[in-house]
Amino acid sequence: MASAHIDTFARDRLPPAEMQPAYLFELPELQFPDRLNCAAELLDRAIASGWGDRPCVRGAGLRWTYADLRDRADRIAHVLVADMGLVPGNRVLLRAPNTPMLAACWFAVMKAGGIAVATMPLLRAKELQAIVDKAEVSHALCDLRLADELRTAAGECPVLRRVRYFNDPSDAGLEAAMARHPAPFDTVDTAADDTCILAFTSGTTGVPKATMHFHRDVMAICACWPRHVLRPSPDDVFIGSPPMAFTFGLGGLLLFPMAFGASAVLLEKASPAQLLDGIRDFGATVLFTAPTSYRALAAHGEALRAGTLRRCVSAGEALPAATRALWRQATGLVLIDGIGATEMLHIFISADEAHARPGATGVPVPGYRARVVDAAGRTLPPRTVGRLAVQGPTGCRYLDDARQAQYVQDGWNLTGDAYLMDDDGYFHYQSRTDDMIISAGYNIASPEVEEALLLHPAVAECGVVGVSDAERGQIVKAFVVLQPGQAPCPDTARALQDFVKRTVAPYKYPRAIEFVASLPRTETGKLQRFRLGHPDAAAGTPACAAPPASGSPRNDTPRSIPSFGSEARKVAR
Ligand code: 3UK
Repeated sequence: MASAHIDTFARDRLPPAEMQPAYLFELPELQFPDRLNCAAELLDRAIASGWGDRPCVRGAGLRWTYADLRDRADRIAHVLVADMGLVPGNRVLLRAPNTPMLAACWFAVMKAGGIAVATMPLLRAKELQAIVDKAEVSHALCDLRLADELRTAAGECPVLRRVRYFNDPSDAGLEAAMARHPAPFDTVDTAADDTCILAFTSGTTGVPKATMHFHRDVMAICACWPRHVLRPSPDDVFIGSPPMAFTFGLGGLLLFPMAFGASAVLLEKASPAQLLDGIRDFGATVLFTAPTSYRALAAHGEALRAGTLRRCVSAGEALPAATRALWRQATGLVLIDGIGATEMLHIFISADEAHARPGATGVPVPGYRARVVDAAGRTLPPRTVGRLAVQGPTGCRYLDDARQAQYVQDGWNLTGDAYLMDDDGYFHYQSRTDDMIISAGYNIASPEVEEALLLHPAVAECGVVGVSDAERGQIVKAFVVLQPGQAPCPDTARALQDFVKRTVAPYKYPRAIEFVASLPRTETGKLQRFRLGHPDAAAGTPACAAPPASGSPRNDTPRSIPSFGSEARKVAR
């Protein structure tokens, strides 16, 4: 099928066919035509089918219908093409907090046949520069409030030639340019396999990895998890914390509501307190956020029970059984857990409220299949820990990157997670394959110790890592944030150690405990275990999801997995 891209940068840097995963298109809803543009599907078609006057995106003081959003996207697409010289296939950096205007910019790039490179608001110039270099970004649309770091980066990046700022009242701003162009814009007739987004992974070290996703992939994720697991109604109001630069947020707060005629509240800042206000002020019914945020929100169970919320989705990191129980107790709602990945674009294992099982992520989402394999790629029997391997309509394509051969093996996507499947086909998360602690020959999964600690009433948050130890190779060390009023003293540490010994196999207890004021997390809410105990892991410093300085103890080369299962299940001495 003929690409619409005049700039063939992305197509020229796709992994060769034999290094890509196998793709599954068995379901009737996954039969895509050769020509497909996701903006034509999600925006133009929505209006053609009569949703033009329905609410679509809301933000501080704004309430745009589907027709309003298309009007803005069409004008921005004209500015991109006529004023900024965009040709199909060019990369456009997007930089803004979650706002209706960011949504309009995203759709404008789709309509113009460009490739959107959305970036996390907290990124600094150095990190933006790495992204611009890797993706050879030529254009940028940026919220004026976030201009500084982009200006610094652009100064170092000659490829980035055309930048426009919005929320800019001046004559040079995007809004003024939009006013000079009439809608409508003729959406570019892209091929279904033209790349439309480059999503950078929240990887921890090294050169950032960009995953490539097609117009077809965007439509495929709408046809899988939301259609089969979330099943939203057109009257649902979505809200949540993940930035649109994180594909969890792009799907949950923009693509999925729009695929079902629903609407989304886009919050510029989404701390638990701000989420709580947003849910109340906008009457939100569907919440997307990370496990830690659910733990914090659970303190406001009464307000939430009295409100409009009816569906709650947790992703980004493992959902502890204690958090699931706490949320149910506080709000009466059952959490929908789902594991997704930037490489897979969105969620591929999940369970709805009726099928949720504490301690399990769920079963493969219709359209996907999953198995647990050993180091050689052979399927392991149920109840054995190994590497998670998945296939579906989407999959990993790293832009020009040798690490493709690590993520995709024999046509399967290896997510880097250690899982086991139970006898009923439910998948149970254990740890990242590189977060296994090996102490005196025993394999200990960090999250399991964290879960045990979280069951203790004195613990607000915790992170568990292995630290080197002359005698045992590694020992288990816990970093603990105490609940207000708890004393960070040796007696508390001992009480926590005894509690873990009584809760899980005693050999897993943390031999070292350090009390801290907060834990290092990415902008997407993931605990950064590799920063625990390192001087740069300053309490309270918001960390971004970009490559940190080199010299970090963890690298992207996956270790071969030690004999999972057998040893991990040994009885303690
Ligand atoms: C971990 C989970 C256990 C897991 C993501 C939903 O998180 C997303 O993408 P990332 O590329 O990270 C992927 C990795 O995060 N993880 C995510 N969800 C869960 N572990 N239970 C979960 N429910 O290690 C995975 O390999 O940042 C999540 C949708 C889109 C996404 N990109």
